[in-house]
Amino acid sequence: MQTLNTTPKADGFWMPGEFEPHAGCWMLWPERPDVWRNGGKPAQRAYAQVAMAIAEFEPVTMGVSATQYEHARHMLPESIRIVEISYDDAWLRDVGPTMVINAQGEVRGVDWYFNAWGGLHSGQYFPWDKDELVAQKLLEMERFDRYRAPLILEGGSIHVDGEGTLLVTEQCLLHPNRNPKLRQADIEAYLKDYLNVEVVIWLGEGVHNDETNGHVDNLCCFIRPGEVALTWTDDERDPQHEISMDAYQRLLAAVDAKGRKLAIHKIHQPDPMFITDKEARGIDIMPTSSLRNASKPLAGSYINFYIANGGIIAPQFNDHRDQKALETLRVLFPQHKIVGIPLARDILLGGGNIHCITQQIPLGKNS
Ligand code: KQY
Repeated sequence: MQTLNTTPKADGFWMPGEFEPHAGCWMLWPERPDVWRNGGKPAQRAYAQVAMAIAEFEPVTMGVSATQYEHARHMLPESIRIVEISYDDAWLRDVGPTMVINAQGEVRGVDWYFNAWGGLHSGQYFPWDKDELVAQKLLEMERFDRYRAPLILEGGSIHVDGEGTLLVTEQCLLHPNRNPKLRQADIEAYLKDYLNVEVVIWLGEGVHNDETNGHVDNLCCFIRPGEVALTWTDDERDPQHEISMDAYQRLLAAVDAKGRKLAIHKIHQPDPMFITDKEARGIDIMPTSSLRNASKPLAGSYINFYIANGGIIAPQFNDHRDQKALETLRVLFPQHKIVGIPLARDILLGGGNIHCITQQIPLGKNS
């Protein structure tokens, strides 16, 4: 593994769509008690449910700490590879590399800078130095060459169509707690260089109350080139209505890198959710992590699914809209098996969902 001084664009590499073939998927095992209730046990069951669901479609690697190795080995089937790695929390989408591929099928990784979703003053915890090294370690283990991108960015804040178009939100990418010295044009130029896209579609805000400052992966995603899924609510009194309506208008007006207008599929969000008293009492309070109090609103969205090889792994919230969301996904992905994750609330309690805890490795000749 070498760190390259060039950019993916200069070398002819680009980020493929998540719906393109994968060599596998990486995740990290949750355990920190100031994020995950009851010492992480319910979250571990939820992560195991996700890992086992994905493993039906493609190889899964789970990164675990030394102290959790034997427990995770007991919880996960042998078909799931477990490797020891250090990390601060379990969001591989955000701390892992963004993989890029070229026309010869070679795979490399982009390693972004990470500041725990906002740094010392508005980030989620301190320190995050172990998270910062996860992408580099993963690339080394997988023997992929690495680009070091000069930008604070998390993988959950970008979605591509693999054909030159990128979706992001202004709320997240232009937030002063990420890259305050860069102007929008500078950020867009870096995105074009490191993801090799030609068109950046800037949506406004992300999902209401999303603690990532509005990651796009909770709001909107490409389901294939030319088509996006968008979280939605018909309730005009819900602040999400204006946010989703604004995103809808921007998507309607957009033209992708191939000159197409986008087909937009709405998926109605679940009812508002909050951390319960009982759940909050199971979370340790630490001065170095953000508070997860009772009544804290949760940014639940069905858009936060993972596209595996032939499978869609989607959150379920024990909500009256769960079935409808799965049915919509069945229509949108007729060639895929749709798998609901009943324990997804326990991932949401940590501030994200299935897409946030997974990272696909594209299928290439060196992956
Ligand atoms: O949404 C994500 N990509 C991750 C959410 C992490 C929140 C930290 N508590």
